[in-house]
Amino acid sequence: MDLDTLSTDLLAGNRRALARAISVVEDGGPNATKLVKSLFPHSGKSHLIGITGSPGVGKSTLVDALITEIRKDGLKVGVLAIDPSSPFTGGAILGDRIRMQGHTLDKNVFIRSMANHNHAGGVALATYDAVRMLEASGYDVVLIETVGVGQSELAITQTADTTILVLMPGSGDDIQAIKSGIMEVGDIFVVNKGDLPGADKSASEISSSLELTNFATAWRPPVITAVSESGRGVDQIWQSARNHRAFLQESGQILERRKFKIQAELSELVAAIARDNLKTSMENSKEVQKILDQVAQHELDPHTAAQDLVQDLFGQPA
Ligand SMILES: Nc1nc2c(ncn2[C@@H]2O[C@H](COP(=O)(O)OP(=O)(O)OP(=O)(O)O)[C@@H](O)[C@H]2O)c(=O)[nH]1
Ligand SMILES: [Mg+2]
Repeated sequence: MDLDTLSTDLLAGNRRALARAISVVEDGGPNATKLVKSLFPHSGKSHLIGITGSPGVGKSTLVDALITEIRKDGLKVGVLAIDPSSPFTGGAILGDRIRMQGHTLDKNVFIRSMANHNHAGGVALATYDAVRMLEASGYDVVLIETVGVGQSELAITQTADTTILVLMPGSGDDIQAIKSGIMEVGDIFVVNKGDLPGADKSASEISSSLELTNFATAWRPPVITAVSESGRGVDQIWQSARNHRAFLQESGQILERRKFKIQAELSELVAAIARDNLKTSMENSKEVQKILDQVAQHELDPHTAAQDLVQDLFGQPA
């Protein structure tokens, strides 16, 4: 495959090239590295919005409604629907696609599902790169939908500039969110399914819990009740996302956030490279072979040996 042509076509906004490029970065390896290297200078300008929350709260329905709002402003929208959990949830992803189908004929909307079984560094690394492909291809806003609030989802959340936490009334989700300390990751709280009973109660519980939360910056997350199915409240969510983005830019926080993200990404990348290299290095180093012998003969314990190895392979820690 000619990666130069692929880059050129992608930069020109060709959708097929974009789809292809996302597959390349999903697979990782040397082609992914080359592609990211050539397209990185064209990335970094889009507004990245993460949409997260428990299964079935209405994230995909909200994404669909948000696309409509964002398109009213004439912006190009990319969507990544991420399923980090398992290879068995193809049904859920299919459901997502059906729910977003209202936009399939719109050439300024690009929707892609991603699962994590390909990339050695996991779905978070693949997501960072897929976002870059969308940015380079001219998408002004990238919506990233992830299920749940576990560790890998939080890593994906870190990909975003603005994180929207979606909850629904009567699920006990709100209480769960408050207890598990994920309140800090939400920049905007949405109580979806506002047409169901208990929405106001959920919203006020979240608001009171937010009052007790210590925030690192001056941003105070709004709590918005919405009915994604009808679009009610969705304009307010989009307005809040733009306000948040403006806040990040005016306060200089955007750079802080991005540095934090890059640190997470770099440690993942370095760890992945180190894992790949470790085996070869161990097999080829005489020094390492000596250490192996010592452990095998019980002259050295494995913990000390591991520390010696790290020093031998990567040098003295600073
Ligand atoms: N009553 C009501 N139902 C809604 C609303 N929004 C979404 N739903 C319904 O909730 C169900 C789940 O919606 P999805 O958008 O697939 O939820 P999701 O969070 O993306 O689900 P997963 O991706 O599987 O985690 C669907 O049956 C929707 O029709 C709403 O505002 N009100
Ligand atoms: Mg969904």
